[in-house]
Amino acid sequence: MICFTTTEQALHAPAHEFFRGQRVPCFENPARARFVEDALRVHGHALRPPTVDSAPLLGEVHAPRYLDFLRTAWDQWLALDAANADVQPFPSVWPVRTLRSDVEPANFVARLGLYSMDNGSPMAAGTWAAAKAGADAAASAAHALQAGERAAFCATRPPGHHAGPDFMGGYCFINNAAVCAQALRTGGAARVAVLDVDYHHGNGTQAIFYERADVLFCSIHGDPRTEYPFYLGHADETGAGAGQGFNLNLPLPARASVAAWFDALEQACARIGRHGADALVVSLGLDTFAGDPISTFALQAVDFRRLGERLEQLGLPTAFVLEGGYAAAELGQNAAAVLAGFES
Ligand code: OKP
Ligand code: ZN
Repeated sequence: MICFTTTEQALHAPAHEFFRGQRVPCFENPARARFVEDALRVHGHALRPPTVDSAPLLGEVHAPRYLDFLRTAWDQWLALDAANADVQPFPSVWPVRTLRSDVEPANFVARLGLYSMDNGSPMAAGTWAAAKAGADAAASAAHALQAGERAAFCATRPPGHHAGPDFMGGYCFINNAAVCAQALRTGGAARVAVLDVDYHHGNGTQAIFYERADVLFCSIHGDPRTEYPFYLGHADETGAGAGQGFNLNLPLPARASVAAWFDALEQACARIGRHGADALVVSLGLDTFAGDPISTFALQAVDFRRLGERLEQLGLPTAFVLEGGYAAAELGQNAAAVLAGFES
């Protein structure tokens, strides 16, 4: 399978995040991509850099003022104090209900809050470079499908599915899956399906396409009543306006069985089949793995292989975009298992 990786991913290397009241090393780190790259090589996949500049697509899925902020955020942070080079910015205030989000504050941390859904998206000097390169990989995968490839995989890092039209969140800055889906649409696909199998609901992808009928969004995830991102991902979110009926959420209780997970996958596949899609984008989070440190599902490598086999049966040109998966040492073999199932 054609596989895209980026050297820039390593430039996004914040030191810590907040977890249960403590500063802890980031779960989402450069080693994740290295484990994936190593496993892909072992399985005989050639790795290549992105071939497409995603710049013209970014404005189709994200707001211009958000992109402007993201592109310049680190320089603005340094402009406050050169010593900030060794400090991570975190938001501390957010424009929740009754507060205004239309006026951009001059204060940097206030703007960081305006453009964030949580304090769980640490930034570093290379965040924009890494996120942009990941989006380039996602656009390149779309291009490869349009050039006739049956499937493509992008080792995108940082992940993207929590990033909404104008906010970062959950380690995500640019919504790579949305960039890929939009690239497929722009390149001529009339209908696209996005299937998000990450443990966490892809709130950003849902939001970006919620009022559109051309991009179906389906997600299997931990029930937001107890699992991140908490405020979106319920079964009654079915789309709005022209997009009514084009959003399918399949929340499962924490600690759901592997059998329950594959039952949900069947429901998602049935809906994707009815969509008459020209292409499929898979938000491939592997944090459904039994050994994941921040999730509660129970999939094993053999189940990831079965996932790949089932997705192949949809018979669609398919772009895999890496999302979560925090058992880093097992991430590569689990990703390779999906590709092996797809190609078997
Ligand atoms: C991103 B993706 C630590 C709590 C966890 C949210 C999880 C983000 C998951 N502060 N933070 O969907 O894998
Ligand atoms: Zn996740």
